[in-house]
Amino acid sequence: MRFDMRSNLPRVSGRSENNQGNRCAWVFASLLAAMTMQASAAGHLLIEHAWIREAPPSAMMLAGYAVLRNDGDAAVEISTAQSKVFGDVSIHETVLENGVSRMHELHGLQIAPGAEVALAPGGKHLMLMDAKIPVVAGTVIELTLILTDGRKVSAAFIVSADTPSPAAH
Ligand SMILES: [Cu+2]
Repeated sequence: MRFDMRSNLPRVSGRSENNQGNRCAWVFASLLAAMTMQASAAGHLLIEHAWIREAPPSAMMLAGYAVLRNDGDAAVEISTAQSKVFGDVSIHETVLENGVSRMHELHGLQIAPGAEVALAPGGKHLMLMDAKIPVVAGTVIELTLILTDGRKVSAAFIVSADTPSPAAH
């Protein structure tokens, strides 16, 4: 089972870079540092490919999925989530323990600048409880992520029976 695609990516070895490349990178980093001292760094959270898995009307819980991307120049940390449609929204992670799938709540989800975190079936997700309307395929529901700095980022989540096919690029 795959939990985090990023952790499986091969790391770039320092030995594969030549000295000139390193120097260029260092000069560039210094320029960036000088620039960021002028403008204050800020994280910017984008919520993409947002969807909620349709479940039978009797279901006690539903799960919301999305790709969370930080295109800002500082880390963002999500503290919690909310929605007018659900009585309770929390950030969960599914983990395999001795072959048994279990969920636990995440208190604070950090995303580094330029990084993205996938909320996907079998991994991290938004746990949605106490639905106030029928959650059927095609319904669009707004969920709001609340950052630790107080900012709120909302997105429209489409209810779908399965992972919606990616939009054409
Ligand atoms: Cu959960």
